[in-house]
Amino acid sequence: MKAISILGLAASLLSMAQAHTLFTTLYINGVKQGQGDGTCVRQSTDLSRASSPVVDLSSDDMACGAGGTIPVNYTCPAPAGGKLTFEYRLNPSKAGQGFIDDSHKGPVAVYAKRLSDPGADATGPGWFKLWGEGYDMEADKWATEKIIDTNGLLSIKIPTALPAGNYLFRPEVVAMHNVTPEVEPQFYIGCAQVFIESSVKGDLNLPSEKSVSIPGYLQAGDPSVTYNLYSDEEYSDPKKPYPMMGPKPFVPAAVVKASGGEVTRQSEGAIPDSCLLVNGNWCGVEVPSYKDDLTGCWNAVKDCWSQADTCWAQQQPSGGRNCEVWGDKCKDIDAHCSAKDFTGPPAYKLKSDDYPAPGPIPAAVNANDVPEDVPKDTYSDCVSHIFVFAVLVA
Ligand SMILES: [Cu+2]
Repeated sequence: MKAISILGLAASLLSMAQAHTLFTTLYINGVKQGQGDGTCVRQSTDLSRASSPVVDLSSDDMACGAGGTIPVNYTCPAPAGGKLTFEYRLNPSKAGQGFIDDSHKGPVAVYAKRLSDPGADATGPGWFKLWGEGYDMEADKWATEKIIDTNGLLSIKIPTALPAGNYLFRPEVVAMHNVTPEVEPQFYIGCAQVFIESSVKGDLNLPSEKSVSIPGYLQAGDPSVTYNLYSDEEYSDPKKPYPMMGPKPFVPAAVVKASGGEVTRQSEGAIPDSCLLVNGNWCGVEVPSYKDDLTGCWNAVKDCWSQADTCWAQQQPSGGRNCEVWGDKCKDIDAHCSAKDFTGPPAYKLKSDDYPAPGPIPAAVNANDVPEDVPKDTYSDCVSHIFVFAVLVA
């Protein structure tokens, strides 16, 4: 028993020296958002500790990670009922190197919060859980181990009953391997800024028992926080169930399919059409035209490099690969000016330097929990039957 605990501690000390994990990339209906990584995603703003966990339950960082109270430039639109996929990376700037160290076992959940606008406060009340899983005793697997199986990809279906508007979606990966009475679990969280485009309008009608404040939804002594995943592991059968942290999920009721009504579209924070290239939440736009004008040509070079500087300055932990692509464009224009060939910007095709998804986009974890929409025909038939019945009774 003691030997197991010491082994566990040794393993956890070893893994502390390694990189942890970070939510870097958002997919909507299987499509990576933007062109580079990190578009519409609030990642840790501390590049040197990008993949480090939040360990203070009372910190504002519990909402969207370190620096996550600051909004990013872009909010991605998603259709009602669409599928969001969150990609976690062991090494935030490099895809395909894994999700998290095997030792990092614990629960996983997805939370959301409706915002009045993309810049509204991420901390405080109004958070609800869409889905969560701890320890699956039957499969003898922690939720984190299931995400290792899907290469760090976690998908969730947006319930169609959520009203149109701005939301934060917050995947939460928790590692319990370091937990002692004095040490709290490690939280790996980030937020995606999403606008749900839907014909459903009005209030969220979130039941109070399913609405929580972040920070504040977990306390230091909670059984879900103090659980020791090493104790009794080998000796007790069945193993000790894990009491899932946080509130019960909020599963909004079904809505009538194609119930009509105008779809509310996103009005602020969309990626502009003028963007030639996107890296994270930065976008590059065409340089000023310089036909027949050498001064104009050099101004275009200056403009180009100044945009490149902004790209690097706004670089997120997920990297600046498209800042490099943009720099190649600047070098091209520079060569053009030097050749004294004043015919406007050279013909170039900017090719986004994207990592492919690290594996197949998995099915939504809440697919079986979210009620199917009621087909409109059934609904109107039903209503008319009730109406006929009411008339007969009358
Ligand atoms: Cu770690």
